[in-house]
Amino acid sequence: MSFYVTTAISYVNGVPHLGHAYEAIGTDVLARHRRLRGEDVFFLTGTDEHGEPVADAARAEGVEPQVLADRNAARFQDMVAALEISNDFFIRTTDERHAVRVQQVLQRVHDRGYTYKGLYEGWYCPRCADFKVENEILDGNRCPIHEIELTREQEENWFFRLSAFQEPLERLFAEQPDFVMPQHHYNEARAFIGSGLQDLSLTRARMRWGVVVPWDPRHVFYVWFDALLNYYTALWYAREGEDLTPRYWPANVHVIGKDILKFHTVFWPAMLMAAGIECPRHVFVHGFLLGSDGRKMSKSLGNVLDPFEVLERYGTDALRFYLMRDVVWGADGAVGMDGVRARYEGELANEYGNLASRTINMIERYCEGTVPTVATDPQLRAEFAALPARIDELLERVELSAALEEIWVRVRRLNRYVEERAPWTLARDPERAGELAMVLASLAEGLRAVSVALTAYMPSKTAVLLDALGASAHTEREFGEHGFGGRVSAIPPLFPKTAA
Ligand code: ME8
Repeated sequence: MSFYVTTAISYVNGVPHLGHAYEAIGTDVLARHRRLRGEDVFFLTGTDEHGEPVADAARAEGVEPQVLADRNAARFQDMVAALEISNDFFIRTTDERHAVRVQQVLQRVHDRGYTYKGLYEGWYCPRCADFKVENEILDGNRCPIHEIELTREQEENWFFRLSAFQEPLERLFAEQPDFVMPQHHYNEARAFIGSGLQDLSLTRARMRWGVVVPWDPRHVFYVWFDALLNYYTALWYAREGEDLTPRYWPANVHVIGKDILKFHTVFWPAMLMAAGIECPRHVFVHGFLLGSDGRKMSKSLGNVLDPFEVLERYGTDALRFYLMRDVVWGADGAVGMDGVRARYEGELANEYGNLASRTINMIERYCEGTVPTVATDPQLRAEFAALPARIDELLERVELSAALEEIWVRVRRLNRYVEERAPWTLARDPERAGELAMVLASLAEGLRAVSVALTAYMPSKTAVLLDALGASAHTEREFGEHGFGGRVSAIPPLFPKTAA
């Protein structure tokens, strides 16, 4: 079974921020989870390098757009590596191979009669590189996203017959009620379609920084069409000598932020239909990270959480865990250093880290360093039995925080189990040696099972822990009937308290 998952591609007019990190981490959790289930995964991320925002930023700096794109694309690649994102490819839309494929697809849209030449006039936001329709414009002709004043623009260009897809889109939404998740964003997209679709400007005559229109080379494609197509073009050339399109298309999940809903849930499927290409299965929309005071993050308000500062103090896994745990996936959420510290100390160090060191220490002390291969506790086994299926079900709906909570309930359960069964008391009584072996085999097995479940969220620390448990080769997700017999080795605290 194949699973193709993508993030939005980031504009290279700026450098990466925590919002980009958040989206990449959430998508990475999905990709890693599917690989763990043995699925054939392709995970794509990358950068959006054409269009007015990039051309304007380059002009302001007095450099060629490609120079700016190269510099900032490298920053995004560095961020992806620092966060241990397991993407299979990093697409850059200034790649010539992407351009060739964009031209092929949009030529098909043209040949099938979905374009025409016309005069476009409208209110335009240069930051969005988008014309705004009347009902989204703020008072004073301002952009609903950037709140800057819009400019009145007119030019002759090629149009895409979006209006021809009113009914097909309504049908898509009716047939695939989970096409857009969560539900309130599905409703929002459906309402936008219901309000009546206007044709879209497909090309730009004044711009040069884009993919050239093959049937009219004086124009370049409007950046959003070039950008959306990245999800499709990458498969064509990501692997040398192999076209991955038949293997992975249609995409299973596009993960995006709520500001780009309309592009992904209305324009994108319409464009694919026009080209005769199958539509993606799901678009998942996450919320926005806000400053610690609940307001939009902004340097001037001093409420920004810097991802690199968190990485330095607490490490990659702690940042990944914190974001997935504290900001309910799908809603907006405030983030700040106090929250990171509280999760780190309270949950990672005291709950998970402590469970790990206690378990390993007791196996060393009472079982000569080897996990006993005896039957595990049937009660604990029963409490863990539903975990893999429950995680699958939640992650199917991209409920990343809810799935993490399911795992954490088990981490807490294991800590309670240690207190309830008090292995140090059992160890004093030779007649209870069998019970002691059962308790320690169960703890080791429980710790192994939660750690396997957590690998999608915290790939590094869980790998260290599984190795210390002698369980690196035991990646099965179920809580087993017997201890796995690993040889444990003592490790320094997984989440050292001194980091704060
Ligand atoms: O929109 N919190 O690029 P982008 C959470 N190039 N997510 C955030 C965020 C925040 N504070 N700020 C931004 C673009 N994002 C286009 C996409 S896709 C074919 C083209 C998210 O760099 C945002 O919602 O502005 C989007 O999903 C992603 O970061 C890239 O944003």
